[in-house]
Amino acid sequence: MRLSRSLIPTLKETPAEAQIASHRLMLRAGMVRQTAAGIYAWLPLGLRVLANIARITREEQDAAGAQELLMPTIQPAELWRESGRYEDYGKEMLRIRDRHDRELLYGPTNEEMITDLFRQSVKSYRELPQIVYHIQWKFRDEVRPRFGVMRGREFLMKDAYSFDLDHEAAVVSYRRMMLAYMRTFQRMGLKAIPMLAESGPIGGDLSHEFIILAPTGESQVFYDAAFEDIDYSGEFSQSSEADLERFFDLMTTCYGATDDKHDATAWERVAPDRRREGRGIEVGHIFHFGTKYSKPMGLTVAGADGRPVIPEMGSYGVGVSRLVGAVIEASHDEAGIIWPDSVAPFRAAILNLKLGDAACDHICEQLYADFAGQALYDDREERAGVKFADADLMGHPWQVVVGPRGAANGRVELKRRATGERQEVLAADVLRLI
Ligand code: 5CA
Repeated sequence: MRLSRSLIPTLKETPAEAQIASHRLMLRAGMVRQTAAGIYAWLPLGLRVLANIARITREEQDAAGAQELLMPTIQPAELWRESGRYEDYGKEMLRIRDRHDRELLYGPTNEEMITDLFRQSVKSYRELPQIVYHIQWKFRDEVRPRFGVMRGREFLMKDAYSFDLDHEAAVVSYRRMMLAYMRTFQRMGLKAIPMLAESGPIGGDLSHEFIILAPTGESQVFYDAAFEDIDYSGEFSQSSEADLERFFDLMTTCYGATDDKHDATAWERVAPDRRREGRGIEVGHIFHFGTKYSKPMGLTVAGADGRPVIPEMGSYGVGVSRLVGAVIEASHDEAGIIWPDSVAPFRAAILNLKLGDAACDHICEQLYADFAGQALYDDREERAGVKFADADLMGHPWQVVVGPRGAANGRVELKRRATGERQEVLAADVLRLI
């Protein structure tokens, strides 16, 4: 993209309404704009990050054997009356009436709808187990939407649903999703700690929250260093039940807790050199709730002996749009965002320090073409200082700085955003080096 003709409205001043770093930086870098309280438009730069986070999430769901589908945002109230949640959900639910006076709602989650879809389509034990997921917008009319996309009213969630024939099989699905989550967050450059949680309005008897570490996180976290050291993609296989069990045992025996559940006695038992403290943000939540929805909604399949079986279910949420803010909370400095390579909107920014200089223009155009859509070309009629500041603010992993003196000899400066390291290199070598 050429910055001169992009809808990336960067701001020099810090917007007064933003209280936390990610909210400030997302507004300043021109990633999002609020259109109503807790509702955001994703501008091109922000959308590229959101898409990368959705893509990594999707790849790991697929790798875990989950199938992608897409359910609507608007749901009939009737389904929620069947599960008993229509009244329970209270004011957080956005209730809508259509022209025929039929009651609808903007979905805050999809347990009822997916149970209904399975009820219509799945008839035999032979068709299970299955896990399905979608990445879809949700609406929750939060009393106090705040912190930008971290607590919005409209937000993007990946929600998956598992269907199994018995409790033992349901636990395997739960573990498989848990491993998918740890891989997902690790690929985004985040350190995640799973924590035993209450299941709240979703219901159920087994639930974990996933807290990622960020110095500005909302809650204090105490955890075992093991969580930082494990290579979740390398050390466990999704398809081996023995691996999943070993993984789950490790996750549940290693200490990890937030302030309200912190257990001083258990903490003492963690070897002193393995004790870590930090702050964290919840980015995912998974639930096993058995027959809480399948039973009242009458979902059954014919078992091997012909008798009806009520499937055991679980649901698994990732806050896709919240993660954009969470990654920034985990990775920024005074000057702006520092994107991990895997989620960065562009691999590099090309900074043309002297527009109109034949050598600068030529090198920039050549690099821009070679990057094939993976670079943002700052071709604006702006001072060098403004370009440096905006590139740091937007946080591209690499900056290719093209000035007239170097350009005359085919040379450019390559800067790594995370370390600030700079090196002078031949323009022709840039792609190979990064
Ligand atoms: N049905 C279950 C799992 S699919 C469910 O809805 N779980 S949840 O309520 O915990 O939400 C899942 C994830 O969505 C949360 O971990 C959080 O990361 C994200 N989320 C929840 N509320 C918001 C919000 N208001 N703004 C942004 N993200 C949110």
